[in-house]
Amino acid sequence: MNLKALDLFSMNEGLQKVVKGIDAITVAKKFLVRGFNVSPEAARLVSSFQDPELLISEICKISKNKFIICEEDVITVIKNLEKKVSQRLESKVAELKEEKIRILKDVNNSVVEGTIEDFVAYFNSRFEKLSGILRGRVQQTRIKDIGRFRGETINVVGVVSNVFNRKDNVLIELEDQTGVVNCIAMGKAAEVAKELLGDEVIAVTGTLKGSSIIVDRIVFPDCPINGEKKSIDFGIVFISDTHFGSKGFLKEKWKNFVDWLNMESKNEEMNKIAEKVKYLIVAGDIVDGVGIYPEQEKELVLIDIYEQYELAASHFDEIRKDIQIIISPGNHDAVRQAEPQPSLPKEISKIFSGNVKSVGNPSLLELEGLKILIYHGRSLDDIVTKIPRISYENPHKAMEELLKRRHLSPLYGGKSPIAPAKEDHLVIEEIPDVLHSGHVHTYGVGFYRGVFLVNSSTWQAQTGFQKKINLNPMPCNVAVYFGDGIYRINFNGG
Ligand code: D5M
Ligand code: FE
Ligand code: ZN
Repeated sequence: MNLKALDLFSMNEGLQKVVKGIDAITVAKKFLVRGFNVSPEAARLVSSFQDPELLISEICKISKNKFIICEEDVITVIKNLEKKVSQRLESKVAELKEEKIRILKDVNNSVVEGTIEDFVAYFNSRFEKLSGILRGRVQQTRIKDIGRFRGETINVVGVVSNVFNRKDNVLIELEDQTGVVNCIAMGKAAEVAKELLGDEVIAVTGTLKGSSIIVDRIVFPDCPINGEKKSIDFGIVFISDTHFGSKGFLKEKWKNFVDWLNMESKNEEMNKIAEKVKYLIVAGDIVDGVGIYPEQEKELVLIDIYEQYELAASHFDEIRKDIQIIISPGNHDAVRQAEPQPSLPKEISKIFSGNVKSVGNPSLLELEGLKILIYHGRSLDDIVTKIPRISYENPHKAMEELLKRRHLSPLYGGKSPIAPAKEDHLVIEEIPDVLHSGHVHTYGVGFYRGVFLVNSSTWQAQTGFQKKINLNPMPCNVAVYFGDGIYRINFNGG
């Protein structure tokens, strides 16, 4: 027993700070019981700590061969404890934030075999959901019954099974559960018909002539007309296609972006905007992946998929922790290619910090009352290919076409493979406040019938392939929603 130390305590007893009922002498005794001597300064310091019992047991844990515990030992342990507390606080903040995020729809791993039966069930589901929307707007006649309404205006709701561009008109083959009918579109109707992708569900208004319908009007399921822009008192940042692991990842530009998010940019006005940001959403192609296209390894800095996600996690880790990050996969990520894609598997999602939440593609989220539909955007390639007035320079215009068709990937068997589950999860049943995509590596924001459309570019420089097909990416453009608008911040300029 260290008598000298005890003496000192006796002399100063009246002055000792007592927290939670433990004074320095009691502290020294507690150490003695555990077989440790303690210096008076150390004991005093321990007694002034908020939870001396916890501190004593932590000190004993790391002081096995010590003759006397001194002040420095106590300080080291206090620092460690503080670090742990702050980490716990961070994850508590993340937890609290998570409560404000509601996942309204996220399809996880619907296993399908791709049989004919699966395919039929899938299309029945698509037809049921979309014709339901259209039936609310038009008085529908089943195809098998159209003969009874000769000379009258009829409405037929069906799936577009084929479209033929002919010299003077466009022929649409329309199919419902009772039959198939040819619809002939001329003039203005032909202009609309020319933009049909195939496989979408539409209503055709017209009159029967012979065994065909002469089209008056084509009606899409579409969104109801709505001009309301929702106002929010926090900020959401939209990005996509980070392609971590690619040689083309734009590291310096990313650093500028992170500095801004962390309110460390040189522009104070910009920092004020960053301060409001509570969420960062990443719409797919988090990493560049491995074996996505032939000879991809030549374009990679990391050829191991786990290392690519570790790199991604470390880059997201640079961002201040009170920002909740939501990541959704794309065609370069480590999940199945067919849509809907599940969220990243556990062994990958666990690599990320507690403030990173992994969701599927697509996913419908509600952030503090604002509905956001995240979809990577593979079908946008189909739309750009099929509709001449839409190009990669205005990706939000392509996204408008998805809303019109109330479907995220209207063309079956196009550029985006679809898993034919029993239910078509790609139908846009609930209209979101924001539709967020990426994939095409260009930037565009629009507002269509009450929905903000955001395509949030990329952090990857132009690839050799994109150069060959003349696709000019617009990298490092970030979309930020605050107040009642979405604004672009360009980090490409340095
Ligand atoms: O796709 C980025 C963009 O580049 C997207 O618009 C598709 C296009 N792209 C990329 N690779 C191909 C191939 N092999 N064929 C056709 N189009 C392609 P990302 O998903 O980032 O690769
Ligand atoms: Fe991409
Ligand atoms: Zn992609």
